[in-house]
Parts: sequence; C-alpha cells; structure tokens
Amino acid sequence: MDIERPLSANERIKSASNLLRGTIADGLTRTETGALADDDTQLTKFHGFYQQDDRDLRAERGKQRMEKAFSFMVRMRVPAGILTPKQWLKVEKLAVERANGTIRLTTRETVQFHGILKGNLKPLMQGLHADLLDTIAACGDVNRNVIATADPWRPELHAAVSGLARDLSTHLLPRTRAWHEIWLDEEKIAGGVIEDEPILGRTYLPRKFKIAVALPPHNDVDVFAHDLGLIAIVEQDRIVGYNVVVGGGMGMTHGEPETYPRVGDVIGFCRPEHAIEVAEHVVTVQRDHGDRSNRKHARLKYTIDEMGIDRFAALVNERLAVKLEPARAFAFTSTGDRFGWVKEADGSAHFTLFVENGRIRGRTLAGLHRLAELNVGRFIMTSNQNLILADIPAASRTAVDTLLQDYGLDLPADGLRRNAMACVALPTCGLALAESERYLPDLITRLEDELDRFGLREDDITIRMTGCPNGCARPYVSEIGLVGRTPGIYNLYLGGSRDGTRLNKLYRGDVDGNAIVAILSPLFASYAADRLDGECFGDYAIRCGAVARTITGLDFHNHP
Ligand code: SRM
Ligand code: SF4
Repeated sequence: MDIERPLSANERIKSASNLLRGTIADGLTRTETGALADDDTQLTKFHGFYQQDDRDLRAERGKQRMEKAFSFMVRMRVPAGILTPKQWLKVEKLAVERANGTIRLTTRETVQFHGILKGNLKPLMQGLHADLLDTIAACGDVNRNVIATADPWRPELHAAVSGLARDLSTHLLPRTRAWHEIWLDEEKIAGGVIEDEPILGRTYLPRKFKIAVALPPHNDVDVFAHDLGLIAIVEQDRIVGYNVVVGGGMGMTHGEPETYPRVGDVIGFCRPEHAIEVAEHVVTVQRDHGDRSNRKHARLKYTIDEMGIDRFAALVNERLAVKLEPARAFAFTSTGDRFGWVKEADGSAHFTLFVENGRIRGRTLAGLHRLAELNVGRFIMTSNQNLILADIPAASRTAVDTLLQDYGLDLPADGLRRNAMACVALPTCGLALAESERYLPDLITRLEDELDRFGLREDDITIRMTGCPNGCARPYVSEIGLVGRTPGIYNLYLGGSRDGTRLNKLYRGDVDGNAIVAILSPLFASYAADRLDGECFGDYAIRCGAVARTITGLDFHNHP
C-alpha cells in the first residue's frame, strides 16, 4: 500500500504563490534589507534569478553583526544560445551598469549576471526586455533554457535544431503573466480572468526539467545528461526525425547513494512535426508521476528508475496521437567545440573562441564589444562555456581577424584546457563546498606540465570540476571529473567517454591538488605508452583497470 507522504515545503510555496507572484513586488520596495522574503527567494527562481551573498565576506560581516552581503544572480533564457550583436552589446551594458561587470557564459548556452543589488533587478529585466530578451523560467521547477548543438557548420541543419529549441522553449513556458507584471509593470490580470497552466500545472513541475537537442556527430550539449534529449537523425542532408532520450541528470549528494547521476535511455524516434508533442508528454508524465515530497528524489531520472523505463515509455506513448517508432542509428564523436575558423561554401565563416570557464571580463569583454560593434553575424554561446562568432561574411573576415588578434582572442588553448569546464562555485554559489572556477585554471597548468612530459599536451582529454556534487559542469560524463568535498579537497572520477555516452566512476576520494597531480601523472605516462590507436583517456582508464565501466546510474556507486 502506498503511504501518502507530505508535500515538500516548495510545493506549499508554489501553491500559495498566486502563480509565481508571491510578495516579490512588495519585497523589491523594501530598502531596509538587501534581501527578499524567504518564500519569495524560491519563487524568484521561476523569474530567472537567485538571491546570493558574497561568501568571501560572510565570516567578517557575521563578526561585525552586519547583514550578509546580499546580491542576486540573474540567468537569461536564450534558446539555442543565439544572440544578435546588438543584444550582446545590451548584455554587456547591463553587466557593467547593473551587475559586477562580468558576463558569465554558462554550461547551458546562456548568460548569468552576478552581484546585482536589489534596486538594479528591475532596470536589468527591463533592459533585457527592450532588446527582446528575458529570464522567464531560466531557473525553478519548470522547463529550463532549451539548448541545441551550437556549431553552425551545416547551416540548414543548425537552423532546424536551434529552431526546435526555440519552439520547445516557447511551448513549455509558464503561462502566468507574473513576470510581465512584476518586472514590466504590466497591468494586473483583471478580476474574474482565470489564468491557467495547462501543461506545467498550477504547482508547476516537481523539480527542474532540462531539454537538449543534439546534431550528431556533435554531442556538445551532452544530450544524455538531460531529462529529455532529442538526437537529430539526418538522412540525405535533412533531419528526418529525432531519437528521444529520457532520464538523464547529474545531481547527487555526497554520502547518499540513493542519489546518483544517470545517463538517459533512448526510448524511440519521432518525426520532426511531432517533437513538440513528444516533449510535452514527457513533461506531463513527469508532472503527474514525479515525487513532490522529496526534492532529492524528484528529478525525472528517479521517476523512471522507480517505475521502470518500459512503463515510462508506455505512459508517454499512451498520451501521444502518433506513437514513437523504433530508435534509429546515430553516432557521436565528441562533446567538445571546434575552435578557430570554419568556412562555409558561400564564403561566410564562423570563429569559435575559447573562453576559460565562460567568465568574460577585462580585455575579452572589451574585444567582444568591438566585435559586436561591427554588427555582423550572430553570437552563439556553447554548452562548453565558449562563444562562436557565426555567419561572418567574407567582407568582414579581415576586420574580425584584426580585432581577434588585437585583443588576444585568437589564442588557442592546449588539449586539456580547451576541453575543461568548471562551475561557478565560490564566492557566489550558496551550495559550493570547494572552489571551482577560481581553481581549475591553476590545476590545469600543473597538469599540463605532466602531460608535456609524456607528449600529451595537444591531446583532447575532457576535465570538468564542480564545487559540489550537484554537477553543474556535468563532471560525471567527463574523462576526468573533480567534485568538491570540502575546501581544497575533491573526489576524482575517471572513465567517462569522449562522446558523452558513459558515466565515469570514483577513482580516489578526498584528494587535494598535489595528490590529484601525483595520481594522474603515472596514468598519463602509461596512457602515452600503452594506448591503442585512437583510444581516449576515459576508455583507457577502464581498459587499464583503474576503474570499472559504469553501465547505468544505479551502478554509479558500485565498485567491484
Ligand atoms: Fe546548476 C544549482 C550554477 C548548470 C545541476 N546551479 C545551481 C545554483 C543555482 C546554486 C543554487 O541552487 O543556489 C548555481 C548558481 C551558482 C552561481 O553563483 O552562479 C548553479 N548550474 C549553474 C551554472 C551557472 C554552472 C556554470 O558554471 O555554468 C549552470 C547554469 C545553467 C543554465 O544556464 O541554466 C548550471 N546545473 C547545471 C547543470 C548542467 C546542465 O544542466 O547541463 C546541472 C547538471 C544537470 C542536471 O540538472 O542534472 C546542474 N544546479 C544543479 C543542481 C542539482 C540538481 C539535481 O538534480 O540534484 C543544483 C541544486 C539544486 O537544484 O538543488 C544546481
Ligand atoms: Fe554551485 Fe555546486 Fe553548481 Fe558548482 S556544482 S555551481 S558549487 S551548485
């Protein structure tokens, strides 16, 4: 017999929020504190922002009995990561005038602003809206920013996958006008008019929900790490449909083996014209069956492991007018970006530039400003935290090249660094247990010295670090994963695949930077000496017996 468990606190907050309004508008007018009301800080996520405090200053301010140094992080919704140069200039202006002067490209093809004071929130939202941008549903228990393979080298196929990402994002948006009312002062819905949320439901989803659209051979979006992934199937140069992948996710909690990362399962294939309906019903099955009492068990991956993948697929099929067909063959080669220039047959070209951990400031910010002022092409943010200057016409190539060189934006990174990602972590992330973005670059410098010794400096090896086990840089599908435990201390995972299809496994727990270098160095040496033709480091880590192959999420914590 099922025991009825109480709903989580967040369910109560959502239910009482009047479709995500809460008392946010009132809280914005209160100048005696830099913070918002506790319940509202859960609701603001649906509006695309988080209340944070500067953790570098926390202890000192505590000693002086001062309020924490509150500020806000705002995340934009940019389906497929595409901005016009004009929009880029607006983002930069808002980052400088309303935030901490940096732009942070995220692992989901969008921008985060950090360090925004309460009084700057509304001008920032209005500034974005003036350039057709918004932050709706960028966070919260909803479908988040939909990402798609960023590399535009096959323009028509890229237009199809990025168009699908945009349509999915629009279709699954909350219907409440709360965002427009609070941030744009839109008139309140007149009495008697009942708003509804026909897809998400009036208490929204049990937990966050993420969608990625991948265009093989690129798995830059890590399609298997998503609640829902759509893999484009290309036949005779056109997309004939999408394989449907469900139940991926990264987050877990240290010491709680009932939480685990999981790679998604392929449950079938749909035609392009049915992709939105399929997505809607994967969402509604999760809406109706997801766990609303325990948020640590509420993601789709747990719903699926509880009921079994066949039952889940059957429930989705029951709701579809046209059932899923058997999945089709596909192959990925890598999760990375291709750096530098790629030319198209029509003379236009794209330049992918390396942005270390997605943080844009100083000279990089200034250089991108000049590039955006040229007002050519598009700015495409990648899910590897890099940036593509896309569709540069032949006539502008020289001007772009000159600016790239002048600002040092054309400089290539070596193999490990160009395949690295680190999450934000300290000082803004309230959940960070250790450094990440501020630490990984130095650690990589030390690892590069070791790689040099064995002739591996130019080899592509993926390395990802997060400051806690939530997995924001998707560390559990990388060849080398580092996950924060306490300040300066990390768990080291090995054995992920280069194409993002396999989870890695814990190799050593609780190691500091010196230990990480000392542990990896002999593995690099034996890899250089013994690798098979074309063998990736992650595959080698399994073949040499360092770690066992992880088959499923349920198997992630097993160490045979
Ligand atoms: Fe994340 C929470 C940053 C991608 C899993 N994530 C957070 C918060 C908001 C911390 C918080 O809840 O207070 C972090 C804000 C830090 C800061 O100061 O900016 C944060 N996540 C990020 C970003 C900025 C990391 C980055 O360096 O780029 C990424 C923003 C993505 C975006 O634009 O939407 C980011 N987060 C991810 C990903 C990767 C992905 O989606 O492809 C994951 C793993 C995939 C997944 O969802 O399973 C991820 N973030 C989490 C989780 C764990 C969720 C779970 O199922 O357990 C949390 C914590 C939570 O939700 O309770 C979290
Ligand atoms: Fe913060 Fe953890 Fe996400 Fe890093 S992985 S940004 S530390 S929640």
